[in-house]
Amino acid sequence: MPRHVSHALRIGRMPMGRPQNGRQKNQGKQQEYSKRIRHLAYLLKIKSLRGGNLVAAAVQLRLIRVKLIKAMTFHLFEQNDSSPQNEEIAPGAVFLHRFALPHEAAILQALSEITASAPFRHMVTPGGHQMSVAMTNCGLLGWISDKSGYRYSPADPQTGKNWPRMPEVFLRLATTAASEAGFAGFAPDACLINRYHPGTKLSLHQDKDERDFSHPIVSVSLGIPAVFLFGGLKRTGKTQRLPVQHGDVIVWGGPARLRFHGIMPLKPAIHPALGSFRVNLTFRKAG
Ligand SMILES: O=C(O)CCC(=O)C(=O)O
Ligand SMILES: [Mn+2]
Repeated sequence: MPRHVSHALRIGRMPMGRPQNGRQKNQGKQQEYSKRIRHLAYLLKIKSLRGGNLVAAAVQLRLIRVKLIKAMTFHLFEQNDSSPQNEEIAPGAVFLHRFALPHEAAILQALSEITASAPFRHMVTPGGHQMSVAMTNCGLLGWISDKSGYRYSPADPQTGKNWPRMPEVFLRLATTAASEAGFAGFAPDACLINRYHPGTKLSLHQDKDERDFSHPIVSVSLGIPAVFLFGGLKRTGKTQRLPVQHGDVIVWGGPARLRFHGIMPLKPAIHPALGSFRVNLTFRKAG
């Protein structure tokens, strides 16, 4: 590391002086961090960090890390990834291997912007149990659960504000995946975003809170691997176990629209971009 950069990383001790209360200390720290970020941005020539904004800095630095890792592993993937592109797993259900990967950086950037304004939270089931999967939403409608039941709402109950709008990259990903699977014209108005950590599971269920089942479901896997359970039209039907990894997309609609599905308990793992989490984007036409 060049000397001037390592120096910049080291500066940032709090200035000595009169004893400060907690708020003053925090403000001082924030100013100091902003100063350090601006200095680093200047040294590293990253224009968008010059505002000294901590969140923007974290996003930018994470993306740089992702790009570096991708650049380093690109050759490896090119040579070894011989998995098929599309695979019919049942009539009306298609597995699009690594379909989201080319848009990874833009998806992760959009995800961090959404979760900055609508953070992940553990909703409560109608029975009063807290869900182990953390959730948030973007789009015109968001899926929510509380003691009154499961439903879609245009507003985030936590803030009273509308859910963040669906980013262009999400919309394009969902519509192209749907048409690749044979469902041209899909226009999702809801994206439920689930976050799992090791040990978390999602029990077998049907997606049936939407108004019209003629539209498919598009499900995008990001982060650490998981096993997706794809069952039949009855809970007791035979279930396929499908390993899903970062960038995989599964689309189900038509005769498969009401198939039971779920996620097996996640095994511990680390993903270069998302750490020890799996994130799933589920696109739906809800209203
Ligand atoms: O995480 C997944 O892959 C599935 C999510 C799901 O089925 C749901 O949110 O309804
Ligand atoms: Mn589901």
